[in-house]
Amino acid sequence: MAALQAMALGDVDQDGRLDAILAEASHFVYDETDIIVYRGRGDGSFEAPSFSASILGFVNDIDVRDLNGDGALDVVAAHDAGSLHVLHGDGSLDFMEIQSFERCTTASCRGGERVEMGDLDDDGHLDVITTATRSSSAPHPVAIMVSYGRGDGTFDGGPTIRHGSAEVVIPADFDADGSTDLLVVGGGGTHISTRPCP
Ligand SMILES: [Ca+2]
Ligand SMILES: [Ca+2]
Ligand SMILES: [Ca+2]
Ligand SMILES: [Ca+2]
Repeated sequence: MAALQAMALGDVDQDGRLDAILAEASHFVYDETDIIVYRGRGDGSFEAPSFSASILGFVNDIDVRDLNGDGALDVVAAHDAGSLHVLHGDGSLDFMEIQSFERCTTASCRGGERVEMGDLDDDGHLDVITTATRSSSAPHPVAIMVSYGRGDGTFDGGPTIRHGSAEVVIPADFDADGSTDLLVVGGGGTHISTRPCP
């Protein structure tokens, strides 16, 4: 039985019915994560799983959005080793990895736990927020990493925000000023940052 790492919902094959996108430890290859799509039938049930892509190593979280504006859903994956992986979809059930880059791979910042998406710099392109909730030598501050979207479905590095604890990070406009804020929920309490970066 493969271990489920993360799940997201979206209409991958653009038939108007929600599909389930899962990141699972591979059945067949050690140290590999498979992206699997369960195509929704629209009646609450799903078809047999369809293999879509694989990523070397372990993925802790995924988010599924259309990153390049072609109407087909794409996948962003936070890797256990601290890298970020971007896979583009073509409207079928397949995804192809088109970018991966290190985001939190040093001794003081290691790992990628959660991935969320929002437009943090108001340029109309989705940006990625990843968290690292562990470090190679505790107690280190926990990091929230922002990677800015270019609008073509690829990303540039951005600021890293230190935070005491960040179990959950949710981007939304909490103060209704038109700009995206970050709600950070950690072990030490709940914190709202009105802007994630200077
Ligand atoms: Ca569908
Ligand atoms: Ca797309
Ligand atoms: Ca943006
Ligand atoms: Ca705001």
